[in-house]
Amino acid sequence: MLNPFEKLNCPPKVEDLIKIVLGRLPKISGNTIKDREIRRLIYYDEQVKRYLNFVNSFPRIDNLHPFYKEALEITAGKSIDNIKICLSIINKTSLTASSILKRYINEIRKSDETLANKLMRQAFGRVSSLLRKRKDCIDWIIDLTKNMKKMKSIDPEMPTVIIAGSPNVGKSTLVSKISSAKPEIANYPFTTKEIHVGHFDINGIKVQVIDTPGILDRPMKERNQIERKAINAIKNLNGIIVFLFDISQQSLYSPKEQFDLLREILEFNKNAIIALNKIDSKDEKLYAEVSKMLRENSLNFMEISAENNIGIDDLKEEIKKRVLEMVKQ
Ligand SMILES: Nc1nc2c(ncn2[C@@H]2O[C@H](COP(=O)(O)OP(=O)(O)O)[C@@H](O)[C@H]2O)c(=O)[nH]1
Ligand SMILES: [Mg+2]
Repeated sequence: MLNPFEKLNCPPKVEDLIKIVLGRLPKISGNTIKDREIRRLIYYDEQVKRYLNFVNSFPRIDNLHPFYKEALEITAGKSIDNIKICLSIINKTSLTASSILKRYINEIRKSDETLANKLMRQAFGRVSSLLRKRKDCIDWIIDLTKNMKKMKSIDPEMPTVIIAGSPNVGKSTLVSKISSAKPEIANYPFTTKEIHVGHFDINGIKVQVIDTPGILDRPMKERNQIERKAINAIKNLNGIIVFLFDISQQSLYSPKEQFDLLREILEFNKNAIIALNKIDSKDEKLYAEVSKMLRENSLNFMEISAENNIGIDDLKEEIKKRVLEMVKQ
């Protein structure tokens, strides 16, 4: 299963939809005035139905894979319940708008020709103000959907390797070395704001490699949206973690900060490969402290340089071994 929002069609926002209808009305004609006004309201009804189709084709939230469900919640910045309430408001609003339009269409049919235009304008006004009253909800869900559509397609069922660690430790560099992904690399924390995905093959098995945004060692409540996206991938995509430490002179984070983050991540997923990156420019003190902490906790680690291809073949071998173990189960 891929990004469940990918194929969802977004209708225009409320003001845009009203503008579309307003722009179209003068171009609609008919054999009689009554006929013309009825056609105009039928057109409005067709436009309103775009909202109904939208909510009907919105993925069933409770059936979403936990990764996409949590991604939806993180992107929304509000609870799943809020989203559900809004969806049902959009549903109800479009049904009510349609029934108002139908009532007016019937009234125009039955009434005198001279009243037709007035009734059409009344219907237009009532439906437009109804939509405007629910604009916050409608426009919000449309924006949310657009953002979800932008998410890379991640298949939660595919064997997955997730690269994690503090900001700027070299995650994107590593991902670009071992997979087809070409993520942005820069000497700046939080360059990666989204989850990126690349692929590679192990004995004919397709594996996806996830490049995550950096995470700071701090309480979950204080974490920003970028960090929460990374945690979501680690927590809800059942795969192998490659956790990177930066042990270079340029490292932005202390051994303890990086180690505490590792500990937190191991609580979500124990199947982790630990690698000390930037071994080409290692800071002896930092290197000694990190390796001591790991040894004291009986954690094995590898030494690599993602940028200079040191230890990458060994790391790939280790990844391959773990993936094969994982798919066997
Ligand atoms: N010296 C050295 N620098 C590296 C290495 N890997 C990455 N970098 C640099 O570290 C910075 C951050 O890299 P990036 O991959 O964007 O880190 P991310 O934020 O964890 O994704 C960039 O300037 C990279 O060129 C390495 O093995 N050695
Ligand atoms: Mg990055």
